[in-house]
Amino acid sequence: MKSKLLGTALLVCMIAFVPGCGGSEEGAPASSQSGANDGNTTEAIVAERNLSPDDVRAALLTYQPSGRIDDYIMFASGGHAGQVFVIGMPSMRLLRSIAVFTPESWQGWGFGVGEDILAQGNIAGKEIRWGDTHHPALSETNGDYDGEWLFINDKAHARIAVIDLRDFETKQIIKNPIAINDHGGAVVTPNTEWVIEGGQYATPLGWDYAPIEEYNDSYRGSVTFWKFDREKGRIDPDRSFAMELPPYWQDIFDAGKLVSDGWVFGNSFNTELATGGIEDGNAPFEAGASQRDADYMHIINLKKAAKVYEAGKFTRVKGFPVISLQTSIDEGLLFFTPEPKSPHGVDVAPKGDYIVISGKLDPHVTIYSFKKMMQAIADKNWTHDQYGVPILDFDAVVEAQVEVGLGPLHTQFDNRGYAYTSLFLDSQVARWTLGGAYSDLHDEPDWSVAAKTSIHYNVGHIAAVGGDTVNPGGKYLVSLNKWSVDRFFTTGPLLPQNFQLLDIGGDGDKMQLLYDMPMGVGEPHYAQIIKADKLKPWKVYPEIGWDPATQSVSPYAVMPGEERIERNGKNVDVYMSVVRSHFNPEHVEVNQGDHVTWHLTNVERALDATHGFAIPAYGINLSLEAGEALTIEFDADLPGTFTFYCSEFCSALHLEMTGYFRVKPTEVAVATE
Ligand code: K7E
Ligand code: CUA
Repeated sequence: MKSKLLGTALLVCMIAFVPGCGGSEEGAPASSQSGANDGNTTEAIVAERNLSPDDVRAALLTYQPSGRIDDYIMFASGGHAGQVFVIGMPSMRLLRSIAVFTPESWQGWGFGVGEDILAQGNIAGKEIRWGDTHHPALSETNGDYDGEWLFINDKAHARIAVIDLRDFETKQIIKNPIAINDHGGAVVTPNTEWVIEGGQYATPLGWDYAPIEEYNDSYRGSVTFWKFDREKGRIDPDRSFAMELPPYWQDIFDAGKLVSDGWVFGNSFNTELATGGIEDGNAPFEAGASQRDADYMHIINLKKAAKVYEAGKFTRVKGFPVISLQTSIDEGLLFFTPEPKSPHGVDVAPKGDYIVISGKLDPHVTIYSFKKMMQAIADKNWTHDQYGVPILDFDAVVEAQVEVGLGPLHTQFDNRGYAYTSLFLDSQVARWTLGGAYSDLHDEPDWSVAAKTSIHYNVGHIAAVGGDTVNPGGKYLVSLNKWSVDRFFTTGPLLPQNFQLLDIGGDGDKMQLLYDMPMGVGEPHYAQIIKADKLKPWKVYPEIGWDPATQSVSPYAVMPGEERIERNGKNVDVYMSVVRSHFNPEHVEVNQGDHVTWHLTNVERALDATHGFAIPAYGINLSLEAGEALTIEFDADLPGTFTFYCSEFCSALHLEMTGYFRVKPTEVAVATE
């Protein structure tokens, strides 16, 4: 008891940096108060592990006692792992992955179920079984996360996926018919009417063949606006459209909100129209596409574009409605303004009044005023690019520039009028003060850097709590770092990325680095962080026999007592119940060449009572959550004796949860007839 109290007192000393507190200035504190370092007292542990006061503070802020649930949930893209990761904060515990574009056997995604959804993402009949997820977007209501849906893009193939946050499962994959790659998405409008998907590397629309010499005339950029039907929980391609853009490389998009609601902003690069060809002695893309001092921010009037689409003023490319560049110019849907230099991020401030652009090769962030943009449009204060798109005068629309450091990329916001920008080259996160309408939120002078924290290393995106909503939460920021270099045990030459948690709740010039979280399962690009209590996930499926594909009871649900095998010619239907610790039936015998339709229902109601269902050699592994009903179909083309079993350790008699699937070879089947 005595030593525990002393330990607490010492911790308080260390956290508060109280002068004269025992040993805190020396780093390793004296242990005279408690006697020997017996390893049991807090101060002994602090001494033994050589923890600084900052270390102790970081530990106290991030440690979750067993059973305590995190206050925040982060949804992070998985990069070319093709998944989404769900992470609790501030503990930084990985809670689960959500399989999206890539088959994942733990979730049974793509090993009996999910194939139909994965197949929605096939390209011209080619099976694509991976994705490069970059930007998750939580659904929004009035500009704030509502915790219902999650969207994510696949940069490699220009696809968007829809995830239902009731069961954290992918429900839809949509292939963009006119773009072969994307980057500017997924982004949602403030009430999730539209899911935005901007392209990246220009190709002819519909990615038809065209020689590179025809780049300026035949290659095009694009942005697609997918209509989200919240009732159905699906993107409705029949109410969606795209806009043709010049063959600049559109990069990231963000949706306007509040005062700028109805507008969309995107950054671009390669307005040089470089076409590469290093092998022919041409400048490589990296040089060719970064010659100019400025590229173009894209300013799009989405509200008006939707009306133009509804009025039928579009052409079709591969059957998909596309508003032509000329129509966009004629109708006043598209404007540019210069953005320095090799821009990357574009981020709309919480009130929707400012748009922040980072130039990778410019040490500033440039802040544009939405109001000034509207004025410049009204004044026709513009010149034109070579395609005839109006370029708003830079000086007329810029509000401020802040010198934040080298390699600025992405910006997030908090609830105290601060913005945060990742600095790729400096490996830092910069906090800077928003001026103008945000000036009353902080004491610092307008538009200036307030703090910088070094991180390890090569940061890409950063994510703050609600950091891209109308209602940011502050408190924590995660830096998604590309390189971890020497921070962790060397796992061979392929090292994990590093998520670093920063405390942004404190005042002034300090943003303490609290936690390193290695991400050894993907290369996350962006993440969004929501308060945990805004999510309302199901604990078990609502009713026994629930089909997650339709979010309703399956007509093929199998209740206890209804188990059976039905044969109809060469079609065999298996109706199987699944419960701790048996399958029923346990013997399934078919003839080689039969078509098998296997219905399984997990009839459990207990929390976490998941069962697996694996058939070796048939590529089948299901994850049946409590209440879930799944149907799989396959041809019994391989004869033999196969041991199906529960692949999830569910009970003391889990090993006994097994059965035999016997496929009688054709010759034998004939012989015994
Ligand atoms: Cu900067 Cu794809 Cu958003 Cu990566 S992107 S970092
Ligand atoms: Cu059911 Cu193991």
